[in-house]
Amino acid sequence: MWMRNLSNFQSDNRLELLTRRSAIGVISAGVGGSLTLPWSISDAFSATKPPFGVAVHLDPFRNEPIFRELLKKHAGLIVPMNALKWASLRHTEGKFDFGGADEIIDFAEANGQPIHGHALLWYHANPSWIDAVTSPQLLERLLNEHIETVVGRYAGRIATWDVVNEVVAHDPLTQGKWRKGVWHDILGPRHVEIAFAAAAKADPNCRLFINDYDLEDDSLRTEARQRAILQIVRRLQKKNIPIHGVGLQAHLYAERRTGRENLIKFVRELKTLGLEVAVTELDVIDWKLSADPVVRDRAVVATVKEFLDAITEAGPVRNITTWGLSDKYSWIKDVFPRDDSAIARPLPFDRDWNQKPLFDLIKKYTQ
Ligand code: 9MR
Repeated sequence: MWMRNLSNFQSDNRLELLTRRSAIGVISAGVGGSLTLPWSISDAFSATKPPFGVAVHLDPFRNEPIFRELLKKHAGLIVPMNALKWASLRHTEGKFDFGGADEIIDFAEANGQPIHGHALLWYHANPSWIDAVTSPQLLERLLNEHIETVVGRYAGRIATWDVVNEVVAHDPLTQGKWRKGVWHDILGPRHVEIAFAAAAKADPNCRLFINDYDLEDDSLRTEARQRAILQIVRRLQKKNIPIHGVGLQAHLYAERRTGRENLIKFVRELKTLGLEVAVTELDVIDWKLSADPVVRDRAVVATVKEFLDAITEAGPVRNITTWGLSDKYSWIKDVFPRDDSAIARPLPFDRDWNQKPLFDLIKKYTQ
């Protein structure tokens, strides 16, 4: 979910259509002092809470020692945010650039943190030479080679992979089921099967995920997106191509409600098919909220709590991962600009790396 939808977001009036560690020393230190939080300390959780994952952006990872400290202290799973994308690995056709990915992966391994790989196929963040390919034979060969090399390199080290990311159209009701882009346009629906088969071959022990956004509410568009995911899963299973899970990105909108019953039904259908579910890119789009940080933090917490309550009721989730840790490095401020000069507050830590109420909430649902 990237620049592709910016025009949709801006032109659409109906927001409906817009688109391990233990909590050592967790003290609410949100902006504005203490808050009355919308949960009670006696909320019951199962003994098997999922790990708290964090997506790691290379720039702050390299330049902000506090980011690495907080990752060591709090993260139970690490996701290289961009370093494993084609755009980072494949500047030129003949060469793989693993430098950035290795920095993050070596760090995670040194801290005993499992690694989730993101992503082997996406319509966005491709090098221009890939987007320019028009021969199906060539593109299939390049996709197979890429997955064999990347998954093969990290076999036994990366526990789970987003094999395909955002392959469902933003609105299947009006755009057809599939996301447009080089993979679909040149290879057709087979692109998903090619990718999963190649990943399974390169590391037979890796858990393979399909990852997508806008799967949490109960609009007709979201229901169509959920149906598309279920169809893709069933088709892979029918062809005996391994798929182990679905990642719900969960870029939540503070002005939307979770479609509780619909989400629970969707997750249970996935579990009936034998799949795991993970929360992969959690954050809250707060562009429509008033500027007051205390009010915003409260709304962000309520939005996430409603979602996590629903998804955990449907059964265990594999991990709960936020798309970054500090508001300072979130994509939200760029893609969902506010009308005022207030700074977006989508993540568990603020721009100065202070813990926010969202962090306290997430720690209640994670190890
Ligand atoms: O947050 C990521 C941003 O730093 C990158 O510039 C962008 C393009 O690679 O991707 C962003 O992450 C996206 C993720 O890979 C897939 N889901 C939507 C995320 C936000 O756009």
